[in-house]
Amino acid sequence: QQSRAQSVAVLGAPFSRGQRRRGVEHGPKVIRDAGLIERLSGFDYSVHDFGDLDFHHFEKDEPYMDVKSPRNVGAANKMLSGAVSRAVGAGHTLVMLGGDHSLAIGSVGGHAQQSPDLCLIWVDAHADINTPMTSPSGNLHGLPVAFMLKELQDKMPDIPGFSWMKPFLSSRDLVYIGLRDVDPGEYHILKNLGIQYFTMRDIDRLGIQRVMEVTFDHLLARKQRPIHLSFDIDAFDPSLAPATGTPVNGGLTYREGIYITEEIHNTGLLSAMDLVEVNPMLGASREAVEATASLAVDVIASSLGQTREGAHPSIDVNSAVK
Ligand code: B3U
Ligand code: MN
Ligand code: MN
Repeated sequence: QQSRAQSVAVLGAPFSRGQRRRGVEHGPKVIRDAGLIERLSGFDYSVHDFGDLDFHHFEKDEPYMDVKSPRNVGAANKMLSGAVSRAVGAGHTLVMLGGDHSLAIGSVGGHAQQSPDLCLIWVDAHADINTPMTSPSGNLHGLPVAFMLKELQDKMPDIPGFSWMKPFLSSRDLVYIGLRDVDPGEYHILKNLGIQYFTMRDIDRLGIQRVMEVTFDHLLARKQRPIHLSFDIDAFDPSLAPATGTPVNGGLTYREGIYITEEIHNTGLLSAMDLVEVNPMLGASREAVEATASLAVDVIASSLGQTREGAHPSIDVNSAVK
């Protein structure tokens, strides 16, 4: 099946208060500087760069339990969810550039307002499914999935800044790929809710082809529906993506990462995606930062139809072969 994407909207979310390392708010800029828009414009859909959101900063933002910056994270996600909902509602395939992964609350949430039956593929070294009770860090980028899941509603207290949102996703509509750093409380939640996940060990055992087959069986066998891809760059091995806040050894190879996105593109069902946690202030060198940003561009381009086969939809075959 081919992609039905008619137009792609790129939206930057320069936000870093879901974790403690400044710099990830510059993710949208370095990903654009790595040539994102140019790479996407050669395909047979139109590309609209919606620029970056301008988040209001709240000076006074006391922690709730151990959770840091709840009002800033809540307000940023409220704004993001509105923007994503409008873009998806207008018919665009949305690309959200983070920013830290707490932004998925607004991105997936805004997408779900337009497509309540969406399913979610979360590619990450981490499960990001802590609750305020289980979080070892108090960083909200470790909690976004817990906000989304209906099954965790009674485990989530009323955190200041989040009264605007309600959980919208069922745990069976979620698959993780790439996990290798899961906290004890998160493991308990994954097992308890029977969430489908593939750790790096599972990828070693099964191979990435089988992992994608089971992923789509799990999410799409009952019915075809929109896919939200939430891609944390730290899913990749740190040798490929060094400029990120919490790198974990033993990550995806380049080929595994690109295979995941090619397969998602081939479903024809990708409706929105996030590319998060690129932090240009954390690379050891300029080369390290550029490599990470350029990898982010490759992930987005292949999610949207760039193939290793070389087929290029916008080339007129008749004139190309003359
Ligand atoms: N699970 C840990 C660490 C972490 C989560 N997400 C990232 N790091 N990027 C936590 O803080 O919740
Ligand atoms: Mn993450
Ligand atoms: Mn991560």
